[in-house]
Amino acid sequence: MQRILITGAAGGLGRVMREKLKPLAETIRLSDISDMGEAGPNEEIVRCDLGDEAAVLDLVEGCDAIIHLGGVSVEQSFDKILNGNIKGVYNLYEAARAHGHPRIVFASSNHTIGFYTQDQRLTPDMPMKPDGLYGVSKCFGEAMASLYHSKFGQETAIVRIGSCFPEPANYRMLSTWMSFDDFTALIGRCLSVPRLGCPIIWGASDNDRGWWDNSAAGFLGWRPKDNAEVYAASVLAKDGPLAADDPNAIYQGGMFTRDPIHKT
Ligand code: NAI
Ligand code: 15L
Repeated sequence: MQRILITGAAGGLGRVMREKLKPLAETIRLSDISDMGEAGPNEEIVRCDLGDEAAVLDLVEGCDAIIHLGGVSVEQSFDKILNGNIKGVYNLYEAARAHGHPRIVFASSNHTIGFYTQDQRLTPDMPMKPDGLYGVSKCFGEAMASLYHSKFGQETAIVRIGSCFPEPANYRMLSTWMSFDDFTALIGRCLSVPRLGCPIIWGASDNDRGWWDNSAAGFLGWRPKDNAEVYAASVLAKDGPLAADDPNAIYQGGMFTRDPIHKT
């Protein structure tokens, strides 16, 4: 590919993907509302608010694929979520429509289904059960991906990421964790498979304690290699056993189910 755009490039995942996705394109265009430092070799830096329609239109021009990581990534007030995650996603899909439909990898979240309990095994066709306004905004993003696929043929990999961090940090993440390497490999498959469509993919490693059935995404040929169980002994020594009424032991979305509706 000539140019891949990474939004949210100043964030936790964006900083990791800035390095790991280098081999996939001649140029990586990096964008965020926050500082991303200096452009390195084969990098372009574009500071941009996803809520700014004209700026996003310019941002997407000339890109062959978009890794959309930008936006609010935790529970916040509706106003904050509205700009980055609702207007931002609309602006991104409109820009992609104007510029030849570059393939999109959309960082959705397990918080679209956070109110399912941990004894439930989920397939992607099951109804959403968001656990907050942040989760609702990711449901909106998934709906936009579906709409633009049905109406315009826009291809998107909707990746419902569990917990993508260097290591699983608590009991719940023994089920939801996805390693950086597994996410990198997933992005590679999403960009190289001849026909992507608009699948919902569970973004999790091959965890023994996983809750999500990814067989519908088998056509991608993605086989996660890591397993949170490697960390189980050390995690459980710090974070267990949990009380029976602890949201981290009951709900797939964990503590997000307890968040209030923030007003500011
Ligand atoms: P993060 O919060 O570290 O990074 C998000 C980035 O988006 C930040 O650098 C922020 O400045 C930028 N951003 C926020 N509002 C913006 C706006 N209006 N315009 C432009 N940029 C804006 O989050 P992280 O962990 O890197 O996650 C990346 C994506 O993956 C997010 O969309 C998040 O919702 C999603 N995700 C991440 C998970 C994880 O475990 N890290 C789990 C599930 C979903
Ligand atoms: C998410 O959607 C968040 O962006 C991330 O910060 C974690 O909280 C993750 O979910 C999780 O559920 O562990």
